[in-house]
Amino acid sequence: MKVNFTRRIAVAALMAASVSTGMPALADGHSKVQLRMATSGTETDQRSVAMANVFAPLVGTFASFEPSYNSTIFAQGTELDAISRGNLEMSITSAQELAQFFPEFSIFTAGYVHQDADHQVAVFNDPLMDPFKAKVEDELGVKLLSVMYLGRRQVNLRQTKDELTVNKPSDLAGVNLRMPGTDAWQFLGKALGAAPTPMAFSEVYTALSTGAVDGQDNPLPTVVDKKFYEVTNQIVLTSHLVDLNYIAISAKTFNSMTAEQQAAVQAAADAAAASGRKIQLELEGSLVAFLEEQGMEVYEPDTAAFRNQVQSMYLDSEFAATWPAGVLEKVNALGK
Ligand code: KDO
Repeated sequence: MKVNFTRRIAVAALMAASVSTGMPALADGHSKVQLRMATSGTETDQRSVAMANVFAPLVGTFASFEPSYNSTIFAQGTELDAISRGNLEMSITSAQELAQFFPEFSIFTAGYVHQDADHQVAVFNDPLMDPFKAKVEDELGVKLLSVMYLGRRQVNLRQTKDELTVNKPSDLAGVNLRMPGTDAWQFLGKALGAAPTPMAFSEVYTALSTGAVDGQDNPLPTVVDKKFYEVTNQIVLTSHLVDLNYIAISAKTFNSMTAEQQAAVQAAADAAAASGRKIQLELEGSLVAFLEEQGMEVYEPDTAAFRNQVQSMYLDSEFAATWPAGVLEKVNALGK
């Protein structure tokens, strides 16, 4: 009797909890695991699409995936803190954001280090990443599940090519280039030769249209997704950063799941990352033609000049001083 009564109370309490939090309840009365995910990306960004169309269905029997886009619930760069405080379960985070907490992550923010999408995956899955992942988990309570491909970042300017042709870093002198707002990003802007301005992603379109900034840097799929081509005139194919993001989850939430659920979450994250990567690569390959049709001038600069300046500035920087000995060599050895 007592056991049944106690059990009923427990089930009722769980049902009540699920009603009050709006979480759907499973048939046995247990609530689904709530996975609120925040990203500064749009709903049509391929990483968001992969999370909604691939990740969510694969965890749908036991988890309620609740995405929010365009920094609507947390400002860009505050998501990791929100996970750490228990106010959010998931985000699509960056090495630049992680470098705010753990400076050694700046190795993955450095220009011309990652060579391509496959190289990113090889690095993320290599044992060299284990101490990085462990530190994030132990000290921030965040688990990095998988690596997503954002793409090759290119310099995208308001000026026409007649007004400003960019072949080498010195051509960007004085160019007010919007970069995201962390030290790692600002340094990359300086290394490119520009005068970087920190600004949240959600403000970039307006800043470009009013001339508050001369340009911004992002991969071609982002330039198209955010319609930056409407308010800019040229793209310089510097490919200065093969940019990545990590699918991040609260370690507390992850550890509260059964081993089976954890394996499903991991597999779902890997499947979403793979799907997003494939589509993003296809888009990157096809978008130059689309951008030219929109009247954009798209051209390659002297990439070696950019690579040489960016690499030497990083190696001389305070960032490189935080990179654990031997890691850059291991990262390079995993490339071509
Ligand atoms: C950006 O702010 O330019 C950036 O591309 C930086 C990335 O790390 C990533 O956060 C991305 O924005 C957003 O997800 C929006 O696509």
